[in-house]
Amino acid sequence: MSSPCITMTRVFVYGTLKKGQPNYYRMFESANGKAEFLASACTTQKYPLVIAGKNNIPFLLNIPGQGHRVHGEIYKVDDKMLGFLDDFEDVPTLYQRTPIKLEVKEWVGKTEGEERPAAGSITEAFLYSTTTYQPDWPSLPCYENYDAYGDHGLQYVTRDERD
Ligand code: PCA
Repeated sequence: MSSPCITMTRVFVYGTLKKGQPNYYRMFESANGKAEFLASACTTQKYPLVIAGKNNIPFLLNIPGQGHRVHGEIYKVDDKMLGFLDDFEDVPTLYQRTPIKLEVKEWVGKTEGEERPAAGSITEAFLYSTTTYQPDWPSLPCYENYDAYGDHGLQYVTRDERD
């Protein structure tokens, strides 16, 4: 049984926080709080997911209807992790945490009492998207499935490596 005093929030990650990506480990450092994988999913609407700036940071631009339906992962996080992620993503300056509609691809996580949502069903979570982007970003190439190590060659510069 989980404690009724702990609120869990669903967060959809599409960038460096996904499994296999450079910041994934941060969601599993106990000092940051707790995270649990729930499902793979994609946005119901299209959005531009671009890689921008000198550090090659992935940004989902809050421009529905442009780009691709973006693929990612839904996690359930506690308040501590949510606070950590908001800080880490520099909310509200760099990103804003925004609710978004998602189509479930595969739900593997626990659900309390209810059945697991089927593939194709619609759910909601928060994601880190941005409206505070540079004017040229909407014309950058867009991706549907971010990979820091992809053949675009725009390798992500980690926090520790930045000047
Ligand atoms: N971190 C967040 C937003 C972009 C990024 O690199 C994520 O993975 O969803």
